[in-house]
Amino acid sequence: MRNGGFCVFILFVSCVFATPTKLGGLLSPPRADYGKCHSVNLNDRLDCFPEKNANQRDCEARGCCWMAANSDLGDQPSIPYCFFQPKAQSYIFRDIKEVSNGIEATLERSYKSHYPRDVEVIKLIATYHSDDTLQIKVIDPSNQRYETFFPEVDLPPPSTTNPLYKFIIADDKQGFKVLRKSDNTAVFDASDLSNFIYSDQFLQITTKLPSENIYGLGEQRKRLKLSSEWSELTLFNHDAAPMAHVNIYGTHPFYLLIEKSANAHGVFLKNSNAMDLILQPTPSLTYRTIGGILDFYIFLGPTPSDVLKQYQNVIGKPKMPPYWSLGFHLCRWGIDSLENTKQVLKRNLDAGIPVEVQWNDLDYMDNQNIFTYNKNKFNGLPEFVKDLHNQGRRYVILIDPGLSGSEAPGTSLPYDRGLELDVFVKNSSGNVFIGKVWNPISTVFPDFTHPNAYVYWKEMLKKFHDIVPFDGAWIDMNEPSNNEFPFGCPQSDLESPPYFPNIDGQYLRTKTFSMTAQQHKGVHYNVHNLFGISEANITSRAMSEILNERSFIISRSTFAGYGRYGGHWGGDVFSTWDELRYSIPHLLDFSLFGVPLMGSDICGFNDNSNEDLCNRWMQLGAFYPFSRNHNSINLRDQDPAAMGSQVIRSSIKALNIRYSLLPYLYTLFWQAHKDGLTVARPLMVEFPEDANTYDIDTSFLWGSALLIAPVLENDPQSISVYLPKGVWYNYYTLEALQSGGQSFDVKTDKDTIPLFLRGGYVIPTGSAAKTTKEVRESPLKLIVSPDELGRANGVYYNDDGVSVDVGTKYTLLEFNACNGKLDITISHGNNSLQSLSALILGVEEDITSVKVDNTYHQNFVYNKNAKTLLIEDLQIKSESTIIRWH
Ligand code: MIG
Repeated sequence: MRNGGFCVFILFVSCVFATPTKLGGLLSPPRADYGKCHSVNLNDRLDCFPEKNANQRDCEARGCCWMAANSDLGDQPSIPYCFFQPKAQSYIFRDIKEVSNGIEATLERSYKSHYPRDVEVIKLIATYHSDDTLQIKVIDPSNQRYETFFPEVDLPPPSTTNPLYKFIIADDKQGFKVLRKSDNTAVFDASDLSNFIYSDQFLQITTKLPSENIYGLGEQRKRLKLSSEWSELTLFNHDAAPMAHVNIYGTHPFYLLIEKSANAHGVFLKNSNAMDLILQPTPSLTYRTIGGILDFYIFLGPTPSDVLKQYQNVIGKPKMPPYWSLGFHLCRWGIDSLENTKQVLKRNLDAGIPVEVQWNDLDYMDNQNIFTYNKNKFNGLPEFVKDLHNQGRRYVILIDPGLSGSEAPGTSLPYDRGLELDVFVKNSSGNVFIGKVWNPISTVFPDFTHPNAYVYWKEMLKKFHDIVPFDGAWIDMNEPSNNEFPFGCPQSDLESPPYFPNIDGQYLRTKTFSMTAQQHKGVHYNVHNLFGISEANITSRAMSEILNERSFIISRSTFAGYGRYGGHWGGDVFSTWDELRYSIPHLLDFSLFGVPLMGSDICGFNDNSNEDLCNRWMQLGAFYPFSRNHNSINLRDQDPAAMGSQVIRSSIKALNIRYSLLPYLYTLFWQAHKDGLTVARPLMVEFPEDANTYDIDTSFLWGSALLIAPVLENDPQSISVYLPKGVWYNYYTLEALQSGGQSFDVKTDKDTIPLFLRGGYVIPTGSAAKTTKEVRESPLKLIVSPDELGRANGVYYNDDGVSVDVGTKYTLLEFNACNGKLDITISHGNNSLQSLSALILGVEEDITSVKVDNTYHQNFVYNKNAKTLLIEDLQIKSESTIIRWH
């Protein structure tokens, strides 16, 4: 929609705006040329009638081809009967100007599209930002349209030396494409714009894809590799449990694609309106968004990791999490008193579960109102939290965005202060928008895009924090979720757009705000998908000012660029084996989206969990970067201690491994924060040359060096694990496996999650202590896993774990091993390091002597059976220490 549309304004004035005198001159489309229609393959048909009730007459009135799709390919229902004829001349390029670092061109519409308010003349601006990144932005040059204000893009001025791409306008002026220069692969191919539409509330463009290896485009519950067999993904932030084909909490219109050559590229559409994305077997991707502008960023890679870095250069790199947030979190909805909270925590600690963080859901609130606590059932909460802090533990609470709108003046600070600062979301007539969520009578919502929102929200958080000193904020329901409209909703083009995306729900406003609700930065129709990210931005900043520490938040609703504010959880997953499995692609999608701090509710949220499932889920969950057991209300307990000895045993085993690996995990988060690398990494990101990895989403890596292959079904004898070419070491037996790029049968027992260390890497580990602080301060133990040539390398990063700006107060070590020699360099930091040890794997010959910087070192053990060499008590000097063995 065009900017600034208040509801009333749209209802009565938009006609004036929307029918500028220039428009209206467009003619109806010419009848399709059936000669051309016949030339289109079934798989390549671009739907010209995505609305219901397609029929020949209405189809042809759109200038499109109408042909049944019952030929050879049979019964694929999604092949459209009504489709665009090729080269239909929707828009034609007119003025094309080369400008410094790009091209500017105007395009003119040839005839009316089916949708109201075509923008007759549009402007395309291609900007060559750098050698690997270009932007193609299409705007209405005569009316400022709404443009999303997230992610906060802050790119340096464009500058290229030898771009990897070429932007080309087709000779017939009916399309454009972006080529990868090295091999002419079309990475964005809109060379036929026949279905291109740029109208007020419907913008559509198709790009032909150079392969079917396409990933990303969420948030949805789906496989990692997307299906190009006529699949549709709808993005519109929505409160619904993850289920196939349903739009859920977040919106990330970004994909990564691996080309036939194994080069990779990525495309980000910077647009915050509701959209449908259609993948079909050509393969091609069609974007249909119902507002804003088209604004694409294209990243040329050429490796998947390069693409993800380039994407995160645009959207922002992930926030550095506080160290403690990498510990194990215990939560559930329905712990309805402080007594019960204490009991749940105690029984888990007593059982030996290393609980780092205790949570409370909305149960702690008084009348389900935020910034209050129930002084009866949670009497003593402030003291409890202080006590947790004394034990080195942390406490996180749920905070909903909505607050009670039915409090008597002078009785509720959040409400009174919000009115005073005028920060609540408004309805179409400019009064406070009233909905209903958890509060007893009615709910009002802060407008997190309002200039006063920060002051307001920080003050509320601070006042409550002064009473209950919580350490992190769990921001829920911020799609935003809303159940009722006590005062109804006005009719509008915003509620009933000419094209209705395939969302879950009868109306756009279903389970959320009225589309005509007004926020400071725009009408809800436009800014809906930004509600969560706006709240997260403000909450994350306010909490770190309040704590004077790095803040920790997890948000249910997210948008592109969210990673710089916090983490995410997988939402209300069902407690089933299927959802256990789908939690992996869900996690990996968020790696692609630049949100590494992610994990689903361990043991499942909806419905009762059970011992077998929870046993395997605790094992996998120990390797979610964000590891939290969480459960819904009125269900059987599923905290590990409540699940019996088997679950307790494997939880402890897996969590001990997690804790011992925290030095490595924290280093990975630092690399993500600094360089945009992934933490939980899909195999295809690490091994793009190995096409066998393209489809794998049942196992994943931590960084480059650790492969996690969870058991995802009930008690198999063994599972099949694909190991890409190279040397891998069984984490438990330390036995080396030489893989030519093949699957191995790995025996399983109930207590164990299969893990493999990758040859070629050194990982820093610590001891499996019961708190993250003890791990962080424990002596380092390096695990050196040589590749087939005896080489291995790695890094270790550490800091105080909480500072917002660590400045120069951090330690960075680099490790380089090569045939009987390990180099340890202190790249940054002091030499007050304690002694460390190194475990070298795959040592074939008997070791009789070890030297540290040419001095004989006595403290080592060679294990002939396991082929390992353990060297202990190594003192590291500031520059570099060289350890040799033979
Ligand atoms: O309507 O706060 O996804 O984790 O336990 C449910 C109660 C609201 C949804 C969250 C879930 C949380 C629950 N919340």
